[in-house]
Amino acid sequence: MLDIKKKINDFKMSRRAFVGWSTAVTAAAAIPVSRGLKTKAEQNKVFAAGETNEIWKTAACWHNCGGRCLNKVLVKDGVVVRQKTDDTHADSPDFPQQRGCLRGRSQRQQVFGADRLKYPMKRKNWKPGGGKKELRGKDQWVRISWDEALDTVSSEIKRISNEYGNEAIWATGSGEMTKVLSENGGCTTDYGTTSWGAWYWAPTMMGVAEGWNELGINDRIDLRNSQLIVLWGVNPASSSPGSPTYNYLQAKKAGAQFISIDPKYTESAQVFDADWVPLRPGTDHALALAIMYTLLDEDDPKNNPLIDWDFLNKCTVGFDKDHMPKGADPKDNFKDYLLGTLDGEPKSPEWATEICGVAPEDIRKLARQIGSTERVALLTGWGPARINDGEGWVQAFSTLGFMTGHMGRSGKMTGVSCHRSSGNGGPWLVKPGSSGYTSPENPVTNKVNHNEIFKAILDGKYHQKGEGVRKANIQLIYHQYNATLQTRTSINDGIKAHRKVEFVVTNSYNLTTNAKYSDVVLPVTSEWEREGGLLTGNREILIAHSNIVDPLYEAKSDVWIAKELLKRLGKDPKKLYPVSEKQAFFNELATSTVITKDGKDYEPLVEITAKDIQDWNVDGKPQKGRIALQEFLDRGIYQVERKPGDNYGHIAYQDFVENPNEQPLGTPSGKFEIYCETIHKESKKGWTEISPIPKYVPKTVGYEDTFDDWDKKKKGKYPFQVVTPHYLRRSHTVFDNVPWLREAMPNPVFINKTDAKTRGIKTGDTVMLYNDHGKTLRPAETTETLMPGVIALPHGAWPEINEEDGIDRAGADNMLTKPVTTGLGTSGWNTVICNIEKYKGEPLKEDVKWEQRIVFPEGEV
Ligand SMILES: Nc1nc2c(c(=O)[nH]1)N[C@H]1C(S)=C(S)[C@@H](COP(=O)(O)OP(=O)(O)OC[C@H]3O[C@@H](n4cnc5c(=O)[nH]c(N)nc54)[C@H](O)[C@@H]3O)O[C@H]1N2
Ligand SMILES: Nc1nc2c(c(=O)[nH]1)N[C@H]1C(S)=C(S)[C@@H](COP(=O)(O)OP(=O)(O)OC[C@H]3O[C@@H](n4cnc5c(=O)[nH]c(N)nc54)[C@H](O)[C@@H]3O)O[C@H]1N2
Ligand code: SF4
Ligand SMILES: [Mo]
Repeated sequence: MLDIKKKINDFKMSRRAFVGWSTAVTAAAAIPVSRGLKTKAEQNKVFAAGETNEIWKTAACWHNCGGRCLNKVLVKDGVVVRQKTDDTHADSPDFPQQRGCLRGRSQRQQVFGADRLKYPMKRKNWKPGGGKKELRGKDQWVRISWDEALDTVSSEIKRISNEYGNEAIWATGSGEMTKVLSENGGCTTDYGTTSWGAWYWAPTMMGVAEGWNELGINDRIDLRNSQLIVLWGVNPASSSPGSPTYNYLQAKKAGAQFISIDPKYTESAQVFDADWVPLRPGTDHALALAIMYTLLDEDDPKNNPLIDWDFLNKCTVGFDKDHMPKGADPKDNFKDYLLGTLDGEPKSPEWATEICGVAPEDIRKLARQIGSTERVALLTGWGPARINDGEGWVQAFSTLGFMTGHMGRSGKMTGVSCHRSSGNGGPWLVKPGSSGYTSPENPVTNKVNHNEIFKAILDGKYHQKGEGVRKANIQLIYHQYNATLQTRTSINDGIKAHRKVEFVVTNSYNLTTNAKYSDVVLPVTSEWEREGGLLTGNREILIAHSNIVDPLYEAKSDVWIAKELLKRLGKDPKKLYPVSEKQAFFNELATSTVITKDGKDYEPLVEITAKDIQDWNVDGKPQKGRIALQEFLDRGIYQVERKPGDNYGHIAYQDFVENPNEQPLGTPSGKFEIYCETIHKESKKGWTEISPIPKYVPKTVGYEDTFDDWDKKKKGKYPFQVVTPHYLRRSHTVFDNVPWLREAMPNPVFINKTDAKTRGIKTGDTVMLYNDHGKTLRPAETTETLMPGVIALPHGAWPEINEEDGIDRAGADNMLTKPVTTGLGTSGWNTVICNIEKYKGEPLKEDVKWEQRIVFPEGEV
């Protein structure tokens, strides 16, 4: 047998070799001019002196990266030779360019990477039923034809559903394969609050916007009216690249002060010159309670008003015994909890400091700043809520907004400010249309929580939300548009689960971790090789990207794979995919809409002529619109121009706050519910009980667990808390294989200098992080910009686990996560504890010098 490890180890890819390779690859896949889209785009060529064969095209940057920008590529003789970003109009604060980050600008190394999967492959020892399942992740690959691949996958789907029932098939994440399997009798699916943490279910129950709902904060132009901007676990400079940081800077220019409450001194705190309040992860809830206690303690409505009593009285229920919702015991009001009337424990700064690590005087200062400033933006990200038992934090943070009345008016807002909408709330000003594809109902009701999916396979049971324990006998895993094996809880459990089932298949463009532990991998095209499409970003933009090159090697789109599988499963592909991929793109364009000038309605975005329809060779009707089809494709973006006082502003909750009785909220009381019976009731159908008011509970695997004893005298065997901030080198797992990015960002683990010193750790030392769930190595970076007792392990590295010692070399965060579910079913990525020590084995090489995951199937060189 060919020694694949040796072959990969012997293969050193230099920058020069890479460029040669990728150029050759694209040249081989030179652009045909037969498709309407491409010939059209070429009419818009920009010729440099002496050049006649270059063309700029809009290329997709389609990742879940926290931003959305315009990326263009220069295609010369069918080869992508350069990239650039938005230069479609002059840059200005009101009308900012949508400029790309370092990842997007490296995308050609991703698309044309030497590590692209080139053809369908199967694991050498795989046989129907599994075949040496323990070899998954280390077996030899064998190249197969598309026919063999599709026949194998469809016959395994049939065999396993016949033998064990459709619930034995698990389609991970969501995508085309879930549709295929749903059409074929159904499949088990998974769900969770992956990004949001506790900002998923709890907020709407108490009357505030769900964390991905852009209506929860005011728009970016109104942000300029805020005098104080509190970034509570918000780091746009790193996790919302593109224009958000620029928007916040306009607020700074207009005079806003910034405060950052975060275990680490973030890039944003640096850019905005924020006051940094470091705290322990998962303890924000205690800090918020102590701030609210101080407000109550120091408020003097005449001389020192800190609380907006009018807001509390008119817009909320549950604050004190006189404002309780119907049916609630007056004793259970929030104010008495804060004061410690019943439990004898006032939630004072002195009480909180023990938990969160913020000094009592700093807590009081925060309360005074937030309470006494007229216009405050209380903004939080999902990071502080991606914790076990996180719902109480959502309740507490929102209650702080209610108490101070920083809601519903200009310059005042309290809510989630995250991802591509950071600092810019409000309804979409331009909306993508629909393709004409349909999604069938999934007849199988088994839905497994993200924290339990691998345990469900290993233990044969899981908790079906709202019902209780259900049996599970998962035998087929279909990975599609996700990186589940490394982005969900416990990679070690995940690998065991992958080695237990009978069949694993992945659609992928690289040998991702999902693919590596599979039996069959199907190479998919990247967006650059597809027909084109639309991408949404912040509320002001819609991006239209075009085809850049033909599919590389034998790669096919997920839609093509779906149709082929449907045929083999005896289903009519036309039912789910009634139109071609090109027609689907055209339909999306034709049904896209843009806000009318008065800001009250929407109208068609794209103007389409009879000639366009003829050129595209699609079905459609001519229509009027804001921008001509070809112009939209050539520019690649439609951006609504904004200016202060225009009709597109947004003040979150304005209608309700102005007329709470006439415009009630959707809660049982019609108001914001500080006492929220719904959360309490729903939690009984979930995992752990949640109090109707935001009572502090130690978080599962939180700060309190770093001690051996409950009076917190002696540190336990895992004395550190780990946070997993999203890292600029990658978008979760995506881009982590890109050599330029590896070179630019080394991916260390961050540890406070004092902690490092006590353990004899210096910057650059290889250290091992470990707990009961796994072990992982990284070079250490010691810093004073991190709360002592906290370790920051950047999220999303591709695990490289040594089979002999079980230690991951890459710093994959989910080597350390505990498969536990709390509350309503929340994802708790930032509640992890571990120990750290200097690694005694061979030190790590820099990531950029690692071998890429390039596959050499048996018989291929
Ligand atoms: N410990 C820890 N874990 C976390 C987090 C954390 O902070 N800490 N964060 C969580 C969060 S917020 C999120 S959103 C999740 C992200 O979890 P995932 O969604 O699983 O992560 P991605 O890396 O974005 O995975 C996308 C995958 O889809 C592939 N892909 C891209 N385009 C296509 C396509 O057209 N077809 C197919 N078939 N594949 C495609 C990419 O190559 C990549 O492998 O991770 C979560 N996990
Ligand atoms: N570069 C990059 N950007 C991304 C992504 C990526 O993978 N890479 N992923 C995107 C996706 S899908 C998502 S969901 C968003 C997530 O967006 P966020 O949740 O905002 O991103 P994070 O960087 O994980 O966390 C933001 C900040 O919260 C802090 N933090 C962590 N735990 C706590 C805590 O307990 N308390 C407090 N106060 N602060 C805490 C972190 O130190 C960090 O500075 O990011 C998006 N943006
Ligand atoms: S922020 Fe996202 S869309 Fe923008 S360039 Fe970076 S990776 Fe691409
Ligand atoms: Mo996310």
